[in-house]
Amino acid sequence: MIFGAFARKKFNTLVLAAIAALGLAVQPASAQDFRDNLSDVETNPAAQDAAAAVGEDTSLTAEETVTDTSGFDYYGPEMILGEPTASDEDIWASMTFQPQYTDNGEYALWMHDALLLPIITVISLFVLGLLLWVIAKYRRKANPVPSKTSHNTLIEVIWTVVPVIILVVIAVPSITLLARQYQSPPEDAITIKANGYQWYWGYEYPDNGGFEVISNMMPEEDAIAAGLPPQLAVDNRMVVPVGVPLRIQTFGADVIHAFGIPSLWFKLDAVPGRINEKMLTINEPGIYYGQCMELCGARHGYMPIAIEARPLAEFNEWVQTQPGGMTRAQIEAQAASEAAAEDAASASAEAEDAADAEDEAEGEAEAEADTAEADAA
Ligand SMILES: [Cu+2]
Repeated sequence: MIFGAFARKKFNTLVLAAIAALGLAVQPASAQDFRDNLSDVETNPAAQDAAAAVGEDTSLTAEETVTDTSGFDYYGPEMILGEPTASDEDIWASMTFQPQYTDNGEYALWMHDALLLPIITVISLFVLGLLLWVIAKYRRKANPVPSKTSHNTLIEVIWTVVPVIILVVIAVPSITLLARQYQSPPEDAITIKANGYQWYWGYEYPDNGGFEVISNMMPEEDAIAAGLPPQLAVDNRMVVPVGVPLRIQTFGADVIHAFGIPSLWFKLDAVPGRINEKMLTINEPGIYYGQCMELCGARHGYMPIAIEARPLAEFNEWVQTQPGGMTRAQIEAQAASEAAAEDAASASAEAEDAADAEDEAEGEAEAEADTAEADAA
């Protein structure tokens, strides 16, 4: 055997063994590290000082929490629809996609389950079978004199045409899905702007009075006490109406974040200096969990997203519990009354102008008459 080939083979085996060993050693250690970091922030005074130095967002959180004691009845854990499954709960569900609650998500999941997965499985098994067949049938012992066959037109046509057909079959739903994801929202869609901050989310409602809800991760003990999933539960959820098109805009206030909710088939980068926009229509009322999906710094893993989708009437109720929050109907009514007041004001101003003009004309006429009289005299 040539030395180079031998060394490469040994080296590959070594690398594989090393990776396997590392994987085993690192996994529990890193999980422990995360716990340590978490308790660090809670017990370590230096970490607390650092948190206090940020200051601004702590006070905002307090303020928002106060406004939320307005008596609005938020959904409890029984309404959670979109969340990851642990492997000890259901090993299969932990490895595949979450159930989907948007039309695009259902379509994408169908494409994966009914089209891609079967095709991949068949191709993999077919190639594996071919390999085994070649290994068995064309081994050196059974073929002391190697065959010198080359070129077979029929086989070459088949192995060109069949993959082309497979790719075309995949391309049709794939491009359809892409086009559906780029559909722009209708003009009357409700706009909600998700702002990514280091390291929490702010949800702005420009169509409902412009208030912003600041959303921080709930402390682990509080989440567990409330029966909510730790590290996904938040203090203030992003409340949205269900069944109506939403114009979700994302923006990064400091670095690039990404607004991602797996069960809604939604992911959009939040980039500083630009606004990204995508339509979202949620089909069922419930709670949907997501996370920041772009590495954005030290606490990137601790800025979860929680969406609470409510029927439109309940959404409107919630909007009015927020500081300066107004429903669309209220905003339209206000705009209409303002316009009416303006019209009335301009009408009275016009009337005054007209009266002034009349007075002036009269005065002029009198003056003219006077001069005429004087001339005559
Ligand atoms: Cu982030």
